[in-house]
Amino acid sequence: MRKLLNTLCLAAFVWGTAPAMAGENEVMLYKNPQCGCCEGHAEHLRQNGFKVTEQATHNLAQMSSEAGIPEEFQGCHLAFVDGYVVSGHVPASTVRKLLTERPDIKGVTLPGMPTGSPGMPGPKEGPLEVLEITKSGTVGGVYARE
Ligand SMILES: [Cu+2]
Repeated sequence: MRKLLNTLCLAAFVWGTAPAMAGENEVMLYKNPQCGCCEGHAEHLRQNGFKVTEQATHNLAQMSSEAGIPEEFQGCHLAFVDGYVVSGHVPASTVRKLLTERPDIKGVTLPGMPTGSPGMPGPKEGPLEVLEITKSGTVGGVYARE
């Protein structure tokens, strides 16, 4: 059976016609109407193969709270990707890691707007620490360092 699965995977890879798993590449991104760096981040995700839909809202903080992200850990925009919540300027590689590993968490957040993170101007001041959001809406530790 395992051999068969491997063969199927290989075939899909070679033909390139296998549909992506539902929603895997689709990002729904909510942002404040005036936020330019949020658009920069959306663009970063697009350049890395995601299909991003942007939606302006004045209720971002409330939406983020409802999505389970504690107030002091909220990023400057909020995205939903294939069942996970992604808050702030999280690098596309971390989003991929999330979708590949599929941990049993609610999602991840990069609080604030660190300079040099994807979509943000300026020099990067050390690694970005992307935090886990647990299913009960608490911060669970560092999910990725980029
Ligand atoms: Cu921002």
